[in-house]
Amino acid sequence: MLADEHHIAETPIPSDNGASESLERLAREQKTRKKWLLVQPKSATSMMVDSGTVSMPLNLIMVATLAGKLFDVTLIDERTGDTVPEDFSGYDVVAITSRTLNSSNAYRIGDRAKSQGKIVLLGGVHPTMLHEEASQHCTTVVYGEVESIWDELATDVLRGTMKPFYKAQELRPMTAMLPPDFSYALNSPHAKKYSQLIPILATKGCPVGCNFCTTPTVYGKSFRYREMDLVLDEMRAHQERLGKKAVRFSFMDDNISFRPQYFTDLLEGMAKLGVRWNANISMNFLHKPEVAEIAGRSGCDLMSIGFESLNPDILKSMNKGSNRLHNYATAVDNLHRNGIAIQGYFMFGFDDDSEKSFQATYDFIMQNRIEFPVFSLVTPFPGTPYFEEMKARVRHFDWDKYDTYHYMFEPRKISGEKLLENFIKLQREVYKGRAIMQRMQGKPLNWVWFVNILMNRFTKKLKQEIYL
Ligand code: B12
Ligand code: SF4
Repeated sequence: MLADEHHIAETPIPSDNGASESLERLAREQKTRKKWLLVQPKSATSMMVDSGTVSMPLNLIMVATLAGKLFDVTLIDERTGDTVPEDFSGYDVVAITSRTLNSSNAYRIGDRAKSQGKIVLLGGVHPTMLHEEASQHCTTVVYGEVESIWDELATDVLRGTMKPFYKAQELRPMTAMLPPDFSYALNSPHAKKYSQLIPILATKGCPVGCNFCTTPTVYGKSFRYREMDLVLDEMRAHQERLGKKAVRFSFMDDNISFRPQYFTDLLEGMAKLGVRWNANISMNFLHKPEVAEIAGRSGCDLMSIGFESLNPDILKSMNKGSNRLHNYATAVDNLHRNGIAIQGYFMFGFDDDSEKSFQATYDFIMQNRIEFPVFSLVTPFPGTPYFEEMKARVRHFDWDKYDTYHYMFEPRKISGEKLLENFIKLQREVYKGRAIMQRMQGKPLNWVWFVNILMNRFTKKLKQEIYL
């Protein structure tokens, strides 16, 4: 189904921010403030997902921002080099975030803290999807976003009446989201490992409903958004903190453009601020030239687009109604005309993939001069409809390999070996010196060029074994 504005659950915007008075009173009544340790575990995958600089963990920063109103909070990020303590005696609550690819590390930390008698919270997309499994490694699983369940969770922590599982009855409006307190990440001794791109959130959810994506399950098909002024104020605060206008923001939104009027108004506001930004965007809005025009004018230098596949049968099977093949070239052209580079995501390994898929993707990338193509192997993530469909055929449930770079199952129309052979060949071809020149000539000399040079080196080293 093509998502359009009429299918979007509109969100009323009452204003309620921060800890409620009753919670604050309850916290004041405690003899001492309880101590929380928040942990971002590194992934155990063999691929380079956590190498180099990493983005500031907005998920845990949001938990810290809320918890910090009532508790003493320390945030540690294993990806930057922080060490998770062996001994948790200095803390009352150990709260860990987890995606699938770092769940084994999250579970190890959870087991340790649980054995020391702590309240252990596991949250994030993997525990949300597999709460039975996660519950073995913690005292409490938190389903979905913390904001929607915070009052109940915080009350129970303060009263010492924890439940094993928290799930909000309904999602709260995004105005319940406090302005993130970045000091939890910026004050880290390893803060220089964080990317200069500042994560920011304007909307949540995505009504498209692709069968491989966790968002429809976690957030339903609703699309919520923050008051535009709050987003702009947050940008202004970073500009002041950094003493410059051209601060670079990276939107963490699933799909920022679903409410066209909001999107346009936000971008007009950003154009006045003089910031730079990038975001994930759905293709179905990009065939209109005015969307790309205002994006370019408001400082967008990169859009991330899930092209996924050049095969219409595959697009249909994944329920990605927002992608129409006949719009691909127009969408690209509109962005390029406005000086916006494209990070294009392409997935392989579907049942309908054949050797032809690789040639078609190569031709598309080269003809349309996609600046930053990213290739992955389709991965059925637990809890998604695709996982249910494929779980009898997946090669393993080794979560460390659920990073979209491992070979998950034998497709029907191509052998696993041929799949990987072509997957590697395509990456090498696209990142060959000559191909880089063809795609990048005349484009601004910025970090996108740099990424291409790195990818040129990286793709030369690719071997089938690393994907197994
Ligand atoms: C932006 C984004 C990225 C960015 C930034 C990631 C980052 N470091 O934060 C980039 C592009 C770098 C990225 C990379 C990847 N991503 Co990504 N990404 C997202 C996206 C669209 C939004 C994440 C986000 O920050 N949202 C905003 C924050 C505020 O919301 P949140 O994460 O949901 O957190 C809330 C709740 O989960 C909860 N919560 C979270 N943790 C905890 C902990 C506790 C204790 C509690 C109480 C609550 C709680 O409260 C939070 C605040 O509301 C999600 C989709 C999604 N909506 O989750 C995919 C998503 C997380 N990515 C995904 C994947 C697969 C990847 C990659 C593996 C892709 C790749 N091959 O490179 C890498 C892995 C990177 C890594 N090391 O984790 C998958 C993960 C699936 C899974 N089951 O694990 C997702 C879910 C998309 C999908 N396909 O369904 N990603
Ligand atoms: S993959 Fe992208 S378009 Fe599809 S449901 Fe997830 S966020 Fe929406």
